[in-house]
Amino acid sequence: MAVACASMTSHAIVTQANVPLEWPEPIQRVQLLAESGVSELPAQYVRPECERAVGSEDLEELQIPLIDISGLDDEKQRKMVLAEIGHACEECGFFQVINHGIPVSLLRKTILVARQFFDLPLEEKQAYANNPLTYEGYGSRLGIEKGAILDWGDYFFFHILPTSIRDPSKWPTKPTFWRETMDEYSQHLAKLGYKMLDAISTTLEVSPDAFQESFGDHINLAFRVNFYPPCPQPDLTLGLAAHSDPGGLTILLQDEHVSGLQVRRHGKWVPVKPTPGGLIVNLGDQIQIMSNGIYKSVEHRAVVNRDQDRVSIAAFFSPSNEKEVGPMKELVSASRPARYTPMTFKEYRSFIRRSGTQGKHVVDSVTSNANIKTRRQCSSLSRAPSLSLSLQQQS
Ligand SMILES: O=C(O)CCC(=O)C(=O)O
Repeated sequence: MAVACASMTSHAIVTQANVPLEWPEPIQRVQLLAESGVSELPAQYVRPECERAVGSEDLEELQIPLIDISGLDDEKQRKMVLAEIGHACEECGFFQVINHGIPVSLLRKTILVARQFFDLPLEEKQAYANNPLTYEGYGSRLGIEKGAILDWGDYFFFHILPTSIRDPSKWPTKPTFWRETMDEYSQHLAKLGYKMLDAISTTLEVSPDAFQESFGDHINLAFRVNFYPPCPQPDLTLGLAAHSDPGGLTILLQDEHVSGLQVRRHGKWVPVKPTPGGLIVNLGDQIQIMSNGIYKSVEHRAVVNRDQDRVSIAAFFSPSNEKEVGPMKELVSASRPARYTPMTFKEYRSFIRRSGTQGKHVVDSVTSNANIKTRRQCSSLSRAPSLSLSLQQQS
């Protein structure tokens, strides 16, 4: 958790982690805006042309791999499934898993309960309004830059594990089954997350406890429930702008009826078709850093549509806040020197909390090789400061 000690500046109350306790502008709930029947997209949601979701490539050969992981528990099949996972991590950083052991009925119930929260009257949701310091609760923006282009979506962010950082006041009491459903889903999901992390570390051929060591005393698990309302001009905006996930590993449950996730592969934006009962697994920036760049986090984004809302639930597995994360020793050698400067996950995350989504700019800016050029997609990212520079300025 970022340090909660606050000091006054002329603009806003800020914390030692340089994150203010208030958003820079009044929060507009996107769902409310959509329900008001606006026919034209308000200016703050209009993205520059190069970031819009037009012209994505629905090519079969670019689809992310679909892996049946039931064989992970079977001595005879384990090797083959691990090979598939290793290949997917190396080639794509994103894959769908099926036969993962979580009942499909529970997945559907979790999506239903998530949607029911957003169906509540505004005042009930407002009771959980979040702030940029912890992000916990009901939110409608990422990042604190005044005048930034906003995403066409609302969300609910909350901590699951370790239970010591769970804040019960941030677990809604309505809808009736929210708490028990999220709890049941998170127990299944935690097991699946540990299983995937174990499989991924095996494919990297590091010692069995290397990942555990890199993640620190305990793995943090948090959920972000995304709600994307219908949009009057979906071609001009995004539900969630291009980003890689800052944490270690993400498991995404998406609406099986409405697609919206797109993954950047070979320079093209590829729509991911939801597989009923499937879950999406993707590598985050911390695995890129721990694996010394052998595996990479991958940019993805969510697009919206004119007629239907869409719900997704991202589960983020991240290192302990205070753990300094750098490349695993076993993956550093004379021929492959350490590519990333170690830093605590808390430092890394506080930068993202201030700057919002930045494509892959943040992880690229912590590279220890100053000659590696970071790619900046187009105008709205060209002002993005680098994390290493920002840390120097803070110290
Ligand atoms: O809604 C989606 O499909 C993507 C969600 C996502 O990328 C996130 O919550 O980080």
